[in-house]
Amino acid sequence: GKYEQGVLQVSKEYPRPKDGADFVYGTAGFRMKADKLPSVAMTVGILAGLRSRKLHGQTIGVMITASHNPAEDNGVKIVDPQGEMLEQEWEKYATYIANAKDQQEAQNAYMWMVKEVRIDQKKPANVIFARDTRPSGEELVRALKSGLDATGVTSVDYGILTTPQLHYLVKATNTKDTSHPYGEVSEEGYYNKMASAFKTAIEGIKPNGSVTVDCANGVGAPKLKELLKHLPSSSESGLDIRVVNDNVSNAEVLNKDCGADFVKTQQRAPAGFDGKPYERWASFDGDADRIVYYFTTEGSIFRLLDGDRIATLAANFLGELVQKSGLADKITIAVVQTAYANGSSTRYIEQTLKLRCECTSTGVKHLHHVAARSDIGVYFEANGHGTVLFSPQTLKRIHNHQPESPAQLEALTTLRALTDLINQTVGDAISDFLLVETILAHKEYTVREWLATYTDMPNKLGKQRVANRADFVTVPDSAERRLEKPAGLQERIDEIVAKYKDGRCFVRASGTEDVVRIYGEASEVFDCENMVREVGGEIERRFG
Ligand code: NG1
Ligand code: ZN
Repeated sequence: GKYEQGVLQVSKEYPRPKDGADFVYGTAGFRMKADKLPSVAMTVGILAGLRSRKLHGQTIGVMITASHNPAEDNGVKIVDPQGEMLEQEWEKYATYIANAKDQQEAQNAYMWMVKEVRIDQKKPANVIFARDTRPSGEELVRALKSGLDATGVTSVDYGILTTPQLHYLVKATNTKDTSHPYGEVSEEGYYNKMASAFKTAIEGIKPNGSVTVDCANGVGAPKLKELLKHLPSSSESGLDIRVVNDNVSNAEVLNKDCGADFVKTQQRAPAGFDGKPYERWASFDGDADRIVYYFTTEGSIFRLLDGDRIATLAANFLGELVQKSGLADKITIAVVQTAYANGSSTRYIEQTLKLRCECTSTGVKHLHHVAARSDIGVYFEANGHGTVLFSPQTLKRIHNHQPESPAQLEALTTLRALTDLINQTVGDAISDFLLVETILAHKEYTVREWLATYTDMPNKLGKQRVANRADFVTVPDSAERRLEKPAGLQERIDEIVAKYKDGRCFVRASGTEDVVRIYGEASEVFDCENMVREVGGEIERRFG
């Protein structure tokens, strides 16, 4: 058929690099040095088209970004129809087709897929795509487009967007003719939805002071500025939002000494920080799907308010709203974390907020999946990636509930606004930012009160190179907190941990770096350091 011919042609145009190591579709899609990616982007176009055909022409998204990675990297990932990540089964197919050695293999891979997945090539195929501000994105868009065109896919190029904006558009497109459209199908529609929900959420409330947002010199900068045009001015609302690290014309500075990943991993303020003590700052990452907050105290001590803090703040506030709306006996809230969440945050959720807390493996797809099982599921990774999910039934309850007093109505109105304000598809720095600002305004919290809700356990995240990190296998269903292999190592870790007051420590192979990670917590900073060093030393001696 003509698409098979198309695949043959386009694979000649975009040959797989000869020296190339194997491409693997991982949690972040394909991600590497941008110059290795054109052939991969082309095959992603082919695959996204197949996925859409398989799903009867529902719109699939493709995002070109490498998030917080350096400017010379790039990546390609696929978004499923409801704005979720690509179904796991299809990650294998994406890997398979991307690794075809030559045009004949590419064509064979395509034909094999059509048969294997039983794709009716007469079905329509629709794909929308966007990219972040990386210069290499332009060429990758051309490669992607040629894969789409070669296989007869109808596509829309949305230009430069944040990752969550593309997820929004995918969901909006696929729900536009249903009884519950997610929002207008345009970038403007995204701002309209956010701005109107935010205005309702802070109705009658005076937000406090000012906040500065470091946008990592990435796509979040122009998009946040665009959103600001839709929000009430600072004199009207009382909230002054300042955007810094907004230089997207010089690719070199993207994520350079700034952005959410830098701030979280370095535990310090970004380049260009000029905050006075207790001034509220936030950082987005390079594609604006993560956010962390922070401030300094007198004496320039840096204090981070990370994903755990956002999760606890959101869970607390949502719990209060549900209660005040008179919905407490109908709606339950759960918080989903990974083992990297600070132990104090877990205790605060369970003991102070009295909410259910679940722990899953690292990676947002795991958290998202578990959160989706709750009425309201709050999930965040400590690194600032997360969101809040409302089940369809919960949305219906919130929508249909009849308030019995003005106070109930007030809480209900805010709760309803939050269901629109919070991006239901994926962690979204812009949406999470407005959520946090809403909550701080309602609770009249400055960063001081927010930080004071609980005290973090001293903690340390170390890493150790080993001969083969695949030898480190965690116990199934342990949420990666215990090791099954190498034999005997977990017992040894347990012995070390037992020496330290309130010690907790676990080891797992990183999915993104060639190391094993060692995370530890203990009552005393000194103990924590020693414990993690001791465990690291043990691993180095035996497996380094
Ligand atoms: P790995 O490298 O598997 O630990 C890291 C982060 C995750 C997540 C993924 C991206 C830590 C400890 N781990 O995973 O939170 O962001 O990258 O998929 O920060
Ligand atoms: Zn990101």
